Amino acid sequence: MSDLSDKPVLVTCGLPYANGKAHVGHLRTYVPADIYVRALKKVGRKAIFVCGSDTHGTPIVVNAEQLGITPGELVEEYHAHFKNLFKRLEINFDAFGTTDDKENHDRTKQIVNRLIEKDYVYPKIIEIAYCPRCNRFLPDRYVEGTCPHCGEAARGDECDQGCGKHLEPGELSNPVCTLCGGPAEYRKQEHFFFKLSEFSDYLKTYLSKELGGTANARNYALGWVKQGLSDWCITRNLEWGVKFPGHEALVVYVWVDAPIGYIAFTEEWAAKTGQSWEKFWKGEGEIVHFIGGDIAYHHCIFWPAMLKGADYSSPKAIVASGMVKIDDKTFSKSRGYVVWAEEDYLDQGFHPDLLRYYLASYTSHTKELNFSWRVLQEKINTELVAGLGNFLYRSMLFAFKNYGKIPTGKIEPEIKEEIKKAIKGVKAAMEDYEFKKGVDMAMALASYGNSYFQAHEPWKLIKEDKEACGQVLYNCLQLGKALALLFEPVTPGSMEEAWKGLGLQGSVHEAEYKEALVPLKSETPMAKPKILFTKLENEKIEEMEAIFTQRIKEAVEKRDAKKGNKKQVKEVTKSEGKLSKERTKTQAEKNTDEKLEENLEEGLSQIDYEDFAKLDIRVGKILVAEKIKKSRKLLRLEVDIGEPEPRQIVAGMAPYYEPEEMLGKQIIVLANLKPVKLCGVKSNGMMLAAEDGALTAALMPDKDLGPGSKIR
Ligand code: B3M
Ligand code: ZN
Repeated sequence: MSDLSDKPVLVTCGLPYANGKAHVGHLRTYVPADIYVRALKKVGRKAIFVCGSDTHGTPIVVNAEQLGITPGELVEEYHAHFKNLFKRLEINFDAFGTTDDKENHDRTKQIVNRLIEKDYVYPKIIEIAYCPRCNRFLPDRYVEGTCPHCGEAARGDECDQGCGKHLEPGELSNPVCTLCGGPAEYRKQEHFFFKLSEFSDYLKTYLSKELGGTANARNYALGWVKQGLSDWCITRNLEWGVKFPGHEALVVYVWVDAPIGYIAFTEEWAAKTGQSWEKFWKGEGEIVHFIGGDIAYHHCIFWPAMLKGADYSSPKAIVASGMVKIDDKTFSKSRGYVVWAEEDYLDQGFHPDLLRYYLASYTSHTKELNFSWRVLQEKINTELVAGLGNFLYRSMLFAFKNYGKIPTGKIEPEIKEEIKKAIKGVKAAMEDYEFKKGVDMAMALASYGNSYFQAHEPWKLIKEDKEACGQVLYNCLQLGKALALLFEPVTPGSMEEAWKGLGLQGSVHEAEYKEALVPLKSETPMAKPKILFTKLENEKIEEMEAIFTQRIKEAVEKRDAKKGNKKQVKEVTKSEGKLSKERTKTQAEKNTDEKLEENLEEGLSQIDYEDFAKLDIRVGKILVAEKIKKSRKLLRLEVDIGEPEPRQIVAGMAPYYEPEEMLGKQIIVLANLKPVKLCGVKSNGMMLAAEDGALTAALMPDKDLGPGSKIR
C-alpha cells in the first residue's frame, strides 16, 4: 500500500506480556492490525500476520514469584488465554508463538553473537542495585527509587510515574528492593552494552527518509536520536530468559529477545507452510509493525539498530496506536478502570464484530480512544444496526420474499460509480492506516443504499411493475455484495453471513474488492436472510455499567483497606491532592499536612469550645462546578457563602460526583482555612465531606438554609 510496493508483506503486532488477561486496551492495536492485513488481502497482496506471547523480563518473574509458581507455568496459562482470545475475536495470526520457543532462543543467540562478532557489544563494569538482605542483584522491576531525570518515583528500567524515560541499570537514585522493601545498594558488576550510539547517523536517515507508518512514532524517535543516544545495557542478572552467550548467569534484556520474536514467529510460520522467512528478514519482503504508542522508542530505535547491526532488513513501516481511556478515565487495573476482553465482553454474549467496529471507527488510529458502554450502544444501534445491517437485511429480505432468488437485472451505471468510489476511498484510507476514515467511507455506501431503497419504494413498485422492481432490488443486492467485501476486514463474521445470504460461492474472507463489480448471477436461489446486527438493549448496557461501577467501588475499597480504613470527617481536598501526586508541595504545606495527619492518626484530642469557635463553618450553595483538566480528582467550585463574591474552592470530589449533580447543592464550607493552590488553582476554603471505606459523601444540610448560615 502507500508505504509499500507490491512485494509480500509481513505484519506483526506488539507482543502481549503473558502476565495478565487481555483487556480492551490491548485490542486497540490487534484489531486494526488484523483489519489492515485483511484489507491488504482484499487488494490482492500477499500478507502474513505473526505475533506471540512475550514471556521474559522481570514483571513475569516477579509475578510468578508472588504467585508461588514458576515463570514457565505463568506464561503457559496466559499464552493459552491470548491465543484463544484472538481466535474468538477473529484476529487471525498465521503464527502465534512465544518468546520462550526454541526458535526464539536460537535466533536471539544468533543475532547477539553476530553483534558481538561485529564488535557492536562490549563489556563494562557498572553499578547494579543489590539487596544485601535478599542476597541478590536487582534487575529492572526488582528495584524502585527516584528518577534521576525528573525526581519522580520510578522503577529500575523506566520512569513510569514521571518523565517516562527508559532508565539504564544504576541510574535510579535511592534504590529500594521490591522483594523485602529494604534499601538496596549499588555493587559493581560486569554487564554487556550494545553500541547504540554508533547507529545515530543511520537512525537519523532511516527515521526521516525511509520509515513509513504513522508520524507519531517516527517523530518522537527522531527527537530522541537528535538528543543523543547512549549505549544500551543488554544483559540482566536473571535465570529466566535467553542466556547471554558465554555467560550462564546472565540473560539478555527482554527488549532484545522480544522483538526478535517477530523473526522467530516468521520462522515458525515458514516451517509450517514450507515457505521462506528470509524473504522478509533478509530479502525484498516488507515488514510492518503495529505497536502501542508507548513502545515507539523500543521499535524505532533499539530494534532497527539491532537489525542493521546484525544484517537483517529494517521495517518498512511502524504504525503506533493512541491511548485507550475507559469512561473518559485513564486506564488503570488497580483503580478498576478496565474492561476485560473475555469476561466483560465475549463471555457476556457480545458479538466480536461490534467491538471490532467500535475500535476501528471511534477515532483515528493515533488518537486517544475512549471506551464506554453507552457509546458502544449508540454506535452499534445507529450505525451498524440502523445503517449497514438495515440496508443488507431489508434488501435481502425483500428479494427473498418476493422473488426467492436474485432477481433479473444488471448493475446500473450510477450504482457502479458509487461502488467504485467507495472502493477507491476505502483502499486509500487503509493504505494510510486511516481505519476510521475507511469505515466511514464504507458506511457512506450503506447510507447511499438505504436512500436508494427508500427513494425507489420497492414495496409500491412490486405491485405495479415486478420487473422494474427486480432491477431496483438487483442494484441493492449488488451494493450489498460490495458492502460485504468492504466491511469484511472490520466485521468478518457478519459479512460472511451476508455473503452466504446473497447466494455467493466461496468465502468473503478470500474474495477481493474487485469482485464487488462482478455482477451477481440473476436467478441464483436465495436462502432466508438472517438479521446481521441486533440492537444493544438498555437493560444489557445497564447491566454492564453496573459491573463496571461495582469494580471501581471494589478497587476503591481495596485501596482504602490498604490505607487503614480511617473513618473520619476529613478534609477531602488535601488528602486527595496528596494522593494524586499532581503537584509539588512547598515544605510549609507538607508540614501542615503532616500535622493534620498526625492528629488524625492519634485520634482527636479534646478541645475547648473556643477552639471550635475559631472555625468559620458555613452553609454554601454551589454556583459553578467543573472538572479541573489536569486532575482526575479535583473539581473547581464557586460557592456562595453569603459574601458579596462567591468563593473559589477546590475539592477532591471528582471520583464521587459529576459536576452537574453538584450544581445548586448546599454544602458545608470551612471558610477561614488558609488558601492553598491545588493543581495550579487557588482554593479559598474547604468543602467538608465524610468518608466510610468506599463511600465518600459531601455533607449537606437537610433543610434549605440561606448561604452563609453559620454552623455552631
Ligand atoms: N511485551 C508489551 C508492551 O510493552 C511488550 C511488547 C513487546 S513487542 C516486541 O506493550
Ligand atoms: Zn531485599
